[in-house]
Amino acid sequence: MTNEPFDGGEAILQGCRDLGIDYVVSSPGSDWGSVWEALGRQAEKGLAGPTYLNCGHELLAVDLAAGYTAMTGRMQAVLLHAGVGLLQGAMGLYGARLAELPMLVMSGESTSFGLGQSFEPGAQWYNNHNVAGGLHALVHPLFKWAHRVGSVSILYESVLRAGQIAASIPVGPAYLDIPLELMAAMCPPTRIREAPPAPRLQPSIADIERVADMLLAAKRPMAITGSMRSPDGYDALIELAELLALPVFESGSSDVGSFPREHPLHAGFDSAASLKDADFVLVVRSRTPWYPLANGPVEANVVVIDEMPFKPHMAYQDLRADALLCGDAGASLRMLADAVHAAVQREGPAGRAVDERRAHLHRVHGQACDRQVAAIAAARETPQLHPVALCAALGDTLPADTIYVDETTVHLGLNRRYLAYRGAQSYLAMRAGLGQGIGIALGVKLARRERLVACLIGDGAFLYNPMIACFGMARDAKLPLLIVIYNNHGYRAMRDSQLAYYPDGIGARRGLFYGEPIHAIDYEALIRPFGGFGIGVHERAALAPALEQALHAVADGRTAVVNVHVTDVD
Ligand SMILES: Cc1ncc(C[n+]2csc(CCOP(=O)(O)OP(=O)(O)O)c2C)c(N)n1
Repeated sequence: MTNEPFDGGEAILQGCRDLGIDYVVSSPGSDWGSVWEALGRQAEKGLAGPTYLNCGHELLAVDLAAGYTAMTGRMQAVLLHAGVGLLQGAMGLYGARLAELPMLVMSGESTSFGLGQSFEPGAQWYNNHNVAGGLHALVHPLFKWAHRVGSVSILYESVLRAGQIAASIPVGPAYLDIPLELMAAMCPPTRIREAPPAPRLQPSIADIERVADMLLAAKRPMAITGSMRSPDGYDALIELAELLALPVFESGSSDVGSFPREHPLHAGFDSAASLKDADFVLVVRSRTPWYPLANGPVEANVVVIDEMPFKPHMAYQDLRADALLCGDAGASLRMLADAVHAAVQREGPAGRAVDERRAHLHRVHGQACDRQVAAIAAARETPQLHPVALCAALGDTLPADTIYVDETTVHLGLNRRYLAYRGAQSYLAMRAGLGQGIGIALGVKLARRERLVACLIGDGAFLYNPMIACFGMARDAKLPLLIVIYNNHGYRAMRDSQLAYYPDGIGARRGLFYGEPIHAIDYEALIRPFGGFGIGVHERAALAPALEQALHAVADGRTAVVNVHVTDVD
């Protein structure tokens, strides 16, 4: 309880403070005067509280918060403008839902339309933001929970509650539609309190032991992992895999590097052949572990580890689960690794079968590494820039702890295999649709200022990003990025999909691909008005010097765009 005048803006800011929010990220609108006033009071009094970031585009605001949360696990607040701001940010919100990121999103509306006694919202709230059904109705499916706050007396507690809903399992963005009239009203809450951290739920010991027994009894076990963002879960999966010589595949849909690729038990990205043969499949945090669905396991026992395996926001899933370990995936993996470890200690070493499997997997991994080395050598033979040579050059030139944010399309599989990322949280390809990469990379940089963040991006994807807003944010918030454009001069994925659907069609016969052309320019020039460094690269010999120059610029606090003209992938 405070003696200061306490209006709705103060309630929102205090709620953010009490949720432990570090950043209030906004793409502003006239909804937010009362929050800006509260931020002014926070600054004037030197109070602790969230830092405010003003963005020039809603997609940037949402993605910046998403990137930060993906790295830190900490929920942030996003203030958008009325219904239009929500719609502009909708793809990012959908992405946050898919990636199961906690996010507290708010926007405003008027309920008095200027006829109230004490508050004049402005004509725009009657003319444009006058949405039947409420703003939440526009975006309901994008959120885990969405509602309008009905009274000023519950505003503070509603902010806390929405944040806690977002952060608890199943994690996802939550939305509050807050009438401007409430933000302007006085509403000292009866009690101010810090929200407790979201509970870290975990499976029962009995369930863990049952799965450990299944795993120990399996003759041909394997694991598929999708999105293991937490470093403790990443480490626990390595430990479990090593105990039993478990081959670990990363699913094609995985949106982060979930298992060290250089580890001899990393079995690659194509699990189809192994799934046919396996008698036990451990699915770790993957909502779509196999595709085509017809290639899913037939004989195997399937155990799914996930916070919440069945995703209510998805129309369909094929998990074939015989057992489920629900709750924090990192905690579940730790418990399972400990249970398997205890059993191995109790019953002695896992035996010849495990040793043979380990030796076999090490051999297969060694062969895959040899093929990789040969492919890099071949790519380096031509003076043009093959994308594999680009990956290799990035590995040679960038620091070992670089974080890669990938928004390429036809190059995505190749990047997963050839980029030199190392460790948990060093590779992210989290996106719902094109246009999110640079915003997410900025959020990652905000969380990890000490590391180089490299955003790898197609020429098409680059144009989808709200790049003027992104470049402005990079400059003003001192978040310099290295942006590397994989420029294949068009939307190659569009041509590929036409060819896949119509292999003998007129497109194939006559080279007519209407979905492929792009409105190309010298993309590297676009960063220069923002004080950044831009360079185009046409030949392999010019790549390393260009990357070196770009690294110097980034070290100097300037975003660098390296526009690499790559050859087609076969
Ligand atoms: C918001 C959004 N609009 C359209 C698409 C469809 N789409 C997928 S890939 C692609 C082309 C991307 O071009 P580029 O980044 O150059 O990658 P390339 O296809 O050349 O690998 C398009 C338009 C999408 N994924 N998201």
